Amino acid sequence: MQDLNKLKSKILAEIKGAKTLSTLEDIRLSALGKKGRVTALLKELGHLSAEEKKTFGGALNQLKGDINSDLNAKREELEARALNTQLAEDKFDVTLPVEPEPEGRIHPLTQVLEEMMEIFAAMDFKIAEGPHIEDDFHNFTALNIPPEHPARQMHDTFYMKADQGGERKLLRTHTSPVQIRTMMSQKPPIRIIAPGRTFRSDSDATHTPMFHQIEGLVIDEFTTMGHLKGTIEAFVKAFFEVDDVKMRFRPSYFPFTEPSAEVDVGCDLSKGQVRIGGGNDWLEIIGCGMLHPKVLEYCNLDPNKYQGFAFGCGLDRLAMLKYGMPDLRPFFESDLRWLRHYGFRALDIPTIAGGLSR
Ligand code: 2NM
Repeated sequence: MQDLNKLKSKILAEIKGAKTLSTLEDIRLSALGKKGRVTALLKELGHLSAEEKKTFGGALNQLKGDINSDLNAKREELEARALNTQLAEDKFDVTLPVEPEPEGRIHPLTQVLEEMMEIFAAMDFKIAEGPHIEDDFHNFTALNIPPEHPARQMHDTFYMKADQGGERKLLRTHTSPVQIRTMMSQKPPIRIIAPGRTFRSDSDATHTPMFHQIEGLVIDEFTTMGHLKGTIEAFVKAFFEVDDVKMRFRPSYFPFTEPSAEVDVGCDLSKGQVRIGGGNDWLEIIGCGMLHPKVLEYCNLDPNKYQGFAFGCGLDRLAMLKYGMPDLRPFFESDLRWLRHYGFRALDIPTIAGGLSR
């Protein structure tokens, strides 16, 4: 018993003197751990008589309890002290100037897409989207491009492996399948634009295998070519931010429109860069036409009741023209230097297509 009291004062003194949480833990292990001093005594109880076991065992348990409560009290004290030290050291000066965060840039394509969506939204168009992986019907057949039609070769289509049923899905070569899906699921009047990624096996300074298109579709009972011309003219003026833009509609051919036309805008190419507006040159920017009756029929719309127009253009190309970018390929190379140069600030207040007047 004498020894037990000595041991007790020794251990409690150790605890009292502990300066860190890790010394405290060492002390706990050396007293109550598997090979600890108190544990060793507890193991000896087996060799004692019942009487001795009772007194000595009770005393040992009392000792264990005392050690544990001192350990806990000390641990709380040390933890509180550590926290206070940390709080004192972590003081910071709220008056210091803030380091500027590196600012990201909006990709020119995103910018141009948003400008276009604003312009068409103001003309009451809705945005429509559809899958990148399409089937033959929506990408070709419903657009009056039957099998063996030469336009199929022109599109340099990426095909998937045939599925179990022998069907070969493909990467859409234009966004027109979105318009087909819209016509098949909605009743006219329809006024939509379908922007998105398109894919053709083609690659040089002005073609990438993945590129972006925006197509528009209007269907109602009395939609005319006059509406088509007015819509495109309003769009071109808003997009290029010029009021006196020269435009000409040249007859053309698309399987899905009749009549079809290509739209040229007047521009000046003489000063080494493109300027839309004045000048004596022409640039083709948009394809369009009145929807072919067969396309309406494929979509279960009565061509004697409804008529409409559609148009399409390359988003990438329009971005290059508006912001004077000479090469298409860097659009998709993720070079940060290019993005910092040609990109747009995110928090500029949007106006209708106001990208040039930033
Ligand atoms: C163009 C030119 C002319 C067009 C047609 C359709 C659809 F699905 F409604 F029939 N969507 N887009 C179209 C018409 C596209 O791009 C040069």
